[in-house]
Parts: sequence; structure tokens; C-alpha cells
Amino acid sequence: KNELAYLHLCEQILANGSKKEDRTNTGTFSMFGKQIRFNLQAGFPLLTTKHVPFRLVASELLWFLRGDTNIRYLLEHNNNIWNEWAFKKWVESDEYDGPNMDNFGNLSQVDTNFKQIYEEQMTSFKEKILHDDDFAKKYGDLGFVYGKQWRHWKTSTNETIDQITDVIEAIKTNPHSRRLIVSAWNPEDIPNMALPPCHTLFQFYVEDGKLSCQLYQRSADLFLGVPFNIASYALLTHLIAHECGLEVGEFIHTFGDVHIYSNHIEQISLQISRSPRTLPKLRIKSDKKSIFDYSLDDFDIIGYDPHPPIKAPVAV
Ligand code: UFP
Repeated sequence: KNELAYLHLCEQILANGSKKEDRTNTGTFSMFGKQIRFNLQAGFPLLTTKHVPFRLVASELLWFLRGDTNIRYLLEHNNNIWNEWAFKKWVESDEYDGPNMDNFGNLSQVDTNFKQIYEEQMTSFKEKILHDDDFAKKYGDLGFVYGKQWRHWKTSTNETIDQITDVIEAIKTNPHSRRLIVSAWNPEDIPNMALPPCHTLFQFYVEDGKLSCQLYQRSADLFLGVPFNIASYALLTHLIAHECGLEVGEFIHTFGDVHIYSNHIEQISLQISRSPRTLPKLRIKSDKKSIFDYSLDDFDIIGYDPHPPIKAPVAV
């Protein structure tokens, strides 16, 4: 079963990972240079040993593919995964005159009074992003994130490169190419990014009518981030294969620093103790549309029967 590759990597890092300090001061067990492979013909790799929210994966991917960098689209789809990054910009701005939100990520996890005030501020922030166009333009936009680099990479001569359109065209016209690459890592933009891209670069490969994709992920939170990242790139591979008239091949996930946070040990141990179930299938309902026209209603996950979700704190 495909999922065992993930579970084995978890076991390996728990057993042999190096204890390593990290930016968030949480502490991790880490290894460098690992790889897991998923045969996409054998089912859609939405892990079954805990519930992974496909709806959030899909709406985030569609947001990237639109080249959109404004969280309004995500909020319209009830997806809150990027809120903190935009909220941070707002509460650090001159226009913000509410209660002090310094260090809100950590404080809201340890201080219940603060948490309540924070949640009020976040709720009114979200309302404004959704209903006030000017405010959304100013504070909803995350700037240099995936959507920008994938669809509107800025060149030194002020032109833009649409890497996704280009790579699809190349897959269609020159499938044997060894240059089917999309890079989110733009060295010039890194200093201006709150979170430099974790999924750094991906490459496609066509063989025997099947499209495979390999992702290089520079930094990977194995418990919280990776299950999400696997599903996202598997979906991307399916969508591009569909658009190019190909079957799906493999998703190959290559890691730089792959780590388990010290406060995820219990959770991941629980997950490892569960037996994987049959992977679900992805159904793409509509035909003939360009990859940029998909909406959430155009695909379905069929037969997903996961173990219950497992909660864990996010390192910020
Ligand atoms: N992280 C992931 N996947 C993602 C994402 C973040 O695993 O898609 F956006 C994790 C990796 C790491 C942290 O634990 O977030 C980023 O921190 P750093 O920039 O210090 O590597």
C-alpha cells in the first residue's frame, strides 16, 4: 500500500532522526534527503490513517492555479489556512488600532484570555476582507506566494512568465523534454516573503502515456504539512494529466529537511499505530475545461473512509 511509505518515514525519523533546533524554537527530530513514492494508479493518496481535509487542499490548489494571492478567494471557500499571514500584515500596519496582537500565534495557544481577544480581531478582519474591496486589496494580498511565482513570475525586463501554461504546453508538444520544471523559488523575492516556499520546485515526466511528477520540498513538517502537500501535488498531477490527455503515473516526494516537531510525537505515534485503509479515488467530473477553469464542484473524492482526525499545535 502507498500509505506505508509515509508511515515508514515517520517511524524512521522517530527512531533515527537527529534532535535539531529550529526557527520556531519548538525542537524537531529531523533527517535530510528522503524520498517517498506514490503510484497514482493505485488510488488517490489522501492518507487514511488520519482524516485529511481534501476540500481545503483542493481550494488552495485552485487558488494557486488562478495565480491569485489574495486570501479573499480562500475565505469565500471557507478555507482559513493562510489567514494568519495576512492578519499579521494588518495588525503590524499603521492603520490597525485594536488591542496589541504581538506574537499572536504563540500567545493564543497558551493564554485563553488573549485567545478570545485574538479570535474577535480575526473574525472582524475576515469580515472586512470579504466585504470591503479596498481593505481586501490592501491587506488580503500575500504578495510573493505560490500563485505569483507559478503564473506571474516577474522577469528582470518587467515581463511575466506563466510557468503553468508553459509547462502544460511543453508536456503536450514535447513530452520527452527533460526540462518540464516549475520553480516557486525566486531568490530575488525571498527576502520579502514571510514564508519562503516550502514546496520549492517540481518536475514532470511523461512515459508510456503516463504523467509523473516529482516535488522537491526543502522543509517538511511530516505530521501537519506533508499529508496536505501529498494530496495537493497528487491533485495537480491529475489535473494536468487530464488537460494533456494522459494517464497519471507516480507522485515522487523528495524532501530536504524532513522533520517531526517535538510536540507532535504523541500524535504521530497514534497515527503510526493505525492500519491504513483502501485509498479513495479521485473523479474529475467535467471535461474539456482548461485547468484554470476548475471549481471545487468539478471533482469528487470517492470512497474515502479515514480514521478520525488528530489535532496538533502548529509551529509558527
Ligand atoms: N511546512 C510544510 N508544508 C507546507 C508549508 C510549511 O511542511 O506546505 F507551507 C512546514 C515546514 C516547516 C515550516 O516546519 O512549515 C516552515 O518553516 P521554515 O521556513 O523555517 O522551514
